[in-house]
Amino acid sequence: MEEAQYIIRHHRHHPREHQCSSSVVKHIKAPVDIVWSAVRRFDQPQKYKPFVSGCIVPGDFKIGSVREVNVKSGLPATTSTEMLELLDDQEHILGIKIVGGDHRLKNYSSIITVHPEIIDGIPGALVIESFVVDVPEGNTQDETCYFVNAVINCNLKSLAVVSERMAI
Ligand code: A9S
Repeated sequence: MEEAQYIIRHHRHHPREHQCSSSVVKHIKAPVDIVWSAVRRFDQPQKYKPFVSGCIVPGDFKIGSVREVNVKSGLPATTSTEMLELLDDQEHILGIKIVGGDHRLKNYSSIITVHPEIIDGIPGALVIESFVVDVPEGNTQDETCYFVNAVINCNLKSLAVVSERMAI
């Protein structure tokens, strides 16, 4: 399967009029299992997300678990409360919903999927992350998408660095 089909299958959001939705794609030169092992750690987003300083989850995480994410200083937020909505270790799908925090991303939900692909003759991974979120008061749809896409781009770039290091 290819990119467009993965997006149709796993990343179909239904944005309402005051919302925006988009997706970001990243090719990583590391096997799917390695990339997925970093992505699936709902309790440790700081393992690859450069804006996260720490995270607390009570007990073992499962569907419905809520994590308290602390954000590094200098960003327009200090905390984010996020719920695990979907975790599929066979298909490599993680779904998260933001349920609170002192930031402006209301009704944010995201899906990240990891798919096998061959890159330069070696086993690699195609990572797709998509989201839907309310457009904050005073912002446009374009501004909101631009901001969130930029954050996700940073996260996936860092995921690539971390995974490619683990793959050696
Ligand atoms: O971390 C993610 O998976 C995705 C996003 C868009 C996170 C955004 C963020 O953590 C900041 C980077 C702090 C930006 C939140 C929840 C709000 C922001 O304003």
